[in-house]
Amino acid sequence: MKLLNIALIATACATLGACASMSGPIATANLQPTKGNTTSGAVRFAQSGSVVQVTGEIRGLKPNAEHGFHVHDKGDCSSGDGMSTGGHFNPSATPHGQHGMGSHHVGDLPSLKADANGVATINFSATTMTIGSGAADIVGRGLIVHRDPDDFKTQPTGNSGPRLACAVISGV
Ligand SMILES: [Cu+2]
Ligand SMILES: [Zn+2]
Repeated sequence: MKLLNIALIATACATLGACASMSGPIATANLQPTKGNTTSGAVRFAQSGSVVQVTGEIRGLKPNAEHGFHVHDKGDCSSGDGMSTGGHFNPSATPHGQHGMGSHHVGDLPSLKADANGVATINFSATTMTIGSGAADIVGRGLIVHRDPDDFKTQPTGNSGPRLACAVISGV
């Protein structure tokens, strides 16, 4: 009976598209390969109070390797190489750094860790970004997957190399 109730609630949420008690603003990003690359993926950002939960999956990465992952300033993938997204999203004018560790850009996300098949699963929370309002609003910004690891030190980029996939973050 308890299981059935949970199933019914889940079905209602899916049907209505929202559950007032469970959801805040949501944004999504559909990562498309930049020119000459095959990396792609889908990422979802869901805000509840001051916490944004980020989930998703990225494919077509170098297996068993780390890849820099950032929200960039401009939601513009038109250059074909990801460079039109500009630098890291940095509304608080802080140095580049590591997610959750001291001062860092709002756009500094945890690095992607590709498995043996070149797939990275994303599941982390962030308290510095917001969805749909405020100075740290990520809607309309770019999302970039890099070829190389982020060293969390080099300013202001982390030196994570070329941009393999690009997306514009859009509100739902
Ligand atoms: Cu980047
Ligand atoms: Zn940064």
